[in-house]
Amino acid sequence: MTTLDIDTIVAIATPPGQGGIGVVRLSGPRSVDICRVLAGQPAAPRRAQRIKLKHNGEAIDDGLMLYFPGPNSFTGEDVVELQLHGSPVVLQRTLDACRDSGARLARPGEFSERAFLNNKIDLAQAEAIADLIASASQGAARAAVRALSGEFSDQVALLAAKTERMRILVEATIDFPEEEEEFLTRYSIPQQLSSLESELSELLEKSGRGKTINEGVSVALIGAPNTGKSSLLNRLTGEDAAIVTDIPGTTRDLLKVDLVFDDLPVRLVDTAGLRATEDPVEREGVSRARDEALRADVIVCLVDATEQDWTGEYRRLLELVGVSAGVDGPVLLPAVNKCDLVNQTGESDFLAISAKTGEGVSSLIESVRKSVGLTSESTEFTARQRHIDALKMAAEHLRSAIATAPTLQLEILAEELREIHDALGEIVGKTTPDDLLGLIFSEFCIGK
Ligand SMILES: Nc1nc2c(ncn2[C@@H]2O[C@H](COP(=O)(O)OP(=O)(O)OP(=O)(O)O)[C@@H](O)[C@H]2O)c(=O)[nH]1
Ligand SMILES: [Mg+2]
Repeated sequence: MTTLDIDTIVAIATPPGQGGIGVVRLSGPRSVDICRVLAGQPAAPRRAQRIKLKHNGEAIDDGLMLYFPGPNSFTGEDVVELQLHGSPVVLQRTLDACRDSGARLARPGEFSERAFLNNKIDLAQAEAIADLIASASQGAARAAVRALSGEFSDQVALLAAKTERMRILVEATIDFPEEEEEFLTRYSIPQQLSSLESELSELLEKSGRGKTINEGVSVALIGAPNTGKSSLLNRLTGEDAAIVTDIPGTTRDLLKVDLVFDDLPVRLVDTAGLRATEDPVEREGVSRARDEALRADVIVCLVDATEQDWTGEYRRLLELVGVSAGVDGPVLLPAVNKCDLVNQTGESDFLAISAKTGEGVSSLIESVRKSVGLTSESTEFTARQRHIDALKMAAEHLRSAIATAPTLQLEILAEELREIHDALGEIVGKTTPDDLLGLIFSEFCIGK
């Protein structure tokens, strides 16, 4: 393909609505020509140029033009950015003028996709850009920046390179069958495989934390009517978001609020008090509460401190919702509210809190963070489920490789090593199928 076969793409890169400045961005072989006509002057590399933008003789705006010549640009192609006044009308007219002059509207994520295809960034880095833009907490933003700088990709690449080296050794030995056994010891293949295993599991653990911090978690508050779920939600948000009364059955609908526990983005859900009822509205509320609890990452089960048998009440709640402790599913955090009303909460597995006084609420926050694997140290990089799946796939093949090594079936060992390498390659986009690439970039913003 010659460069002229590549479309020149254009998009408004700033968010919709009015602002001080708005940016229209072009990338591709015709960007410079298009902008020369619109700006009435040639673009000078890497300089801010004051321009008067015109189309068909009509003035559009007064602004700045920045030209980043390929291959040293974000996409690796010629990129021009037009900084104009942040009026939706001005930006739309500029966009239309660029399209009239031969650019085509960019698809979501197409700038990043081009950066990936031109080897400016790998796939995990491209995803980190989208994660940075969408980050819902400072911790998530910091972790995304680290992934973008290649911290995650570098660790993946290191493991992939080790695997590849081993595979080449193994394949070379296949041609000299009499030396197989000696070969395994000479190159300490079993040791190398087991150190790869521990490195891979460490990376998997970090990625799990990275995914949690990136995507956040949902936390459902459940309990019998009047246990103080809505009061707790109000306490955590610091606002009077939910209606609180002393009448059991006050909350009917789900109430969802987004907040941040330290650096963990949380979607907190208040639910209707769980009880059998004849009221059809309340019954629907209870059924929604149950569904929401089952979908949540973490369930905070509230019992009332003035209740005699906390454990019995907790068990009854779990039964009502249909979750069991200790199996796959939401993490369960038993908590006892209204501690201000009792003298002793004693030693128990229940988190002692008071929505009224705020006592114990910071421990609750810490417990939620811990329950999803976060500690007080910050997370190193963001990750996605796709990365975790690929790492798990690599770990599975690694287990087979470890089992195969002592049997001296070197062809099988080499094949397992290839599978590990391919699974790791999928993370950075070396072995990722095209349709998956399309799907990943389609979730980006337009103009990025
Ligand atoms: N003393 C004390 N009272 C509390 C506390 N938390 C809630 N309450 C009171 O308990 C009553 C019920 O509180 P809500 O927050 O509405 O309880 P809920 O669990 O949302 O109740 P439903 O929506 O009916 O399921 C209200 O009168 C609150 O003021 C607490 O920590 N201490
Ligand atoms: Mg309520």
